[in-house]
Amino acid sequence: MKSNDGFLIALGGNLPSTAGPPERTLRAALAMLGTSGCDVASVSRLYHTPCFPPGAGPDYVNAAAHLDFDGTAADLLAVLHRVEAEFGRERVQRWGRRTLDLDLIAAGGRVLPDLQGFTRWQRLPPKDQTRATPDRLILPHPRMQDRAFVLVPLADIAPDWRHPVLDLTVREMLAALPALARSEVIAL
Ligand code: A4P
Ligand code: MG
Repeated sequence: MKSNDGFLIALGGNLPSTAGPPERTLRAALAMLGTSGCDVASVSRLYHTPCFPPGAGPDYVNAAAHLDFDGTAADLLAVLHRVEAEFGRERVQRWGRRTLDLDLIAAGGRVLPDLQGFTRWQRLPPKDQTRATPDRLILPHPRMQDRAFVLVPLADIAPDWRHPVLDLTVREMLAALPALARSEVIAL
């Protein structure tokens, strides 16, 4: 991505779907996005990543993509949810195992719902993060800066994207993570 425009999404899964194991699901989901009004401008490599929280299920396959989409972030989230449903995603438990998770990571440099709302979610204490589910779209994704399974794939396609609140690029957020967390994310 040349500048802070377009949409960045994260893809993940740790259960087989009708398309097959997670790597097949992720590729099939990207193909479906391409026929659902999204222009898939670039896609990262696919990565094996250890399940977070540790022990909560099988390891994941994760990836990231840059989409061009002629609509709002909320419109795109609705498309992502439809594609998740096509691959049998069931919302049983927050952070639970899943066939396909499509998260909106960023919409250019926009901050949603507003700086105060974003900050509240970004600063949510870890003990509340598994329990509380936002009822509205939060952008950038409030946990992106903490997660090697998001940042390593993103660094393939948007290393210079700059977080509008933290004022750090993807490359800088990734460098701030422990080396161990980075090393556990392994390209397929
Ligand atoms: N929502 C608000 N903001 C957003 C956003 N930027 N993107 C709302 C997507 N959704 C957003 O999401 C819960 C609610 O958040 C939705 O109603 C949506 O409107 P969800 O997708 O139903 O639930 P979730 O996936 O359990 O939550 P979330 O926050 O997407 O979970 P995470 O944080 O993505 O964690 N370990 C590895 N290795 N790899 C993974 O990909 N993923 C998770 C899920 C846990 N552990 C993992 C991985
Ligand atoms: Mg999700």
